[in-house]
Amino acid sequence: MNPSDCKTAKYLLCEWPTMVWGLGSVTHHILYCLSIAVLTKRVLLIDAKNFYPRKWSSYFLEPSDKCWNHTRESYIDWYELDDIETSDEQVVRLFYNTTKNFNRTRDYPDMMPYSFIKNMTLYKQIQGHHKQPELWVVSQLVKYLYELNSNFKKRLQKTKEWIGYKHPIVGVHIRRGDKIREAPPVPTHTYMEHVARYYEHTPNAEHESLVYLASDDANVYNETTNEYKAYRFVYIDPSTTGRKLDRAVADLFLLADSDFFVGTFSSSFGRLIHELRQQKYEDGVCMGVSLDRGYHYNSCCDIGYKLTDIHINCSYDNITIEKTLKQLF
Ligand SMILES: Nc1nc2c(ncn2[C@@H]2O[C@H](COP(=O)(O)OP(=O)(O)O)[C@@H](O)[C@H]2O)c(=O)[nH]1
Ligand SMILES: [Mg+2]
Repeated sequence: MNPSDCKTAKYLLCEWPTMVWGLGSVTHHILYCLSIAVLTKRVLLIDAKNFYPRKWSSYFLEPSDKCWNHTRESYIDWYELDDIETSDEQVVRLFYNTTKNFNRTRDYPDMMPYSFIKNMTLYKQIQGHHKQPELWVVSQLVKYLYELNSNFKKRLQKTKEWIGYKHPIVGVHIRRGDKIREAPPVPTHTYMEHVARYYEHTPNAEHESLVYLASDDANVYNETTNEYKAYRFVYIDPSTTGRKLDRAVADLFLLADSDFFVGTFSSSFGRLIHELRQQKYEDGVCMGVSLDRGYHYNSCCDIGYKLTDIHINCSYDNITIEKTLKQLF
C-alpha cells in the first residue's frame, strides 16, 4: 500500500457492478480485495458505483494517501493469468459479479485467511491465543480499514454520554427489514434470554443491567423496551434526523464496544461487529453469540471459507475471564 514509486508500482483493480449493498456487505467485499492486494503485494484500487470515498472520510481515516489516483491505461483480468501471485502485469483486474449466470471459468483467488492457513506453523501460533485463527486474521484487516477519524470518535463519545452508555453493557443487534427474505427472523425473546444468561453469570453491582439496542426496524425499540422492564435500554433513537449512515456506523461501533454481543451471523453487519470485537479482547470468540449461523466470511459471490460456518461451543461460565484489551474508540 505504500510503494516508493506509484508509476512503477503494481496494482490490483477491484471492480464490481452497481447494486445497493449495506455497510457490512460492502466492507466484506473491500476486505476480500484488500486481502488479495496484500497477498500479491499490489496497491488496491477500487472501482465500484456503491463505494463513496467522500462518505468514507466522514468516518474513517483514508486507508492510504498514496497512489490511489493512479491512471490505468490497460489491465489484464486475473483469470487470464497463470498465477496472480507471481504475475508481472502492472494492473490486474478482479471483476466480480453476483449474478448466477455470470460466466466465470475459474474460482476466485482464495482470500487471506486461507493462504495463512496453508502455513500451519503460523496457524498453530495464532491458535495458541485465539480459538478461530481465520476470524483473527480477518479482524486484522478490519482494523487496518476501519480506523475512525478523530471527529467521528468525538461524536461517538458525545453520543455515548447523551444516551447513557456505560460499561458493563450487553449489545443486542436485531436484524429484520429486508433480511427476513434471506434468513428466518429470530424472535426478540430469544435475544433477551441470552441477555438474561449473561447477567446471571456476570452480575453487575454498579448500576442497573444495561442493554445497547440496535435494529434496522424502528418498531423493535418500543416493542422491546415496553416488554422487558428488568433492563435499561440504551439506543440511538431511529427517528432522529441526520444521515442514515451516521446512525449505522454509530450502532456498529457501540455494539462492537459492548461487553457481550447478541446478534445473528446471517447478517453481514452482525459479522462485522464480531470482527471488530476481536480487537477489544485477546480472544473475543466467546464474547458474543450468534442466534443463527456460525461465523463465516461472506455469503455472497463464492468468496471466503467456501461458505462453511465455523461453530464454537462457548460457555457462559468463562466469559468474565477473557482479557479485555481496550475500548474501541
Ligand atoms: N442504523 C442501523 N442500521 C442497520 C442496523 N442493522 C442493519 N442496518 C442497515 O442495514 C444494512 C445491512 O446491510 P448489510 O451490511 O449488507 O448486512 P446484512 O444485510 O444484514 O447482511 C446496513 O448497511 C444498515 O444500513 C442497525 O442495527 N442499525
Ligand atoms: Mg444485505
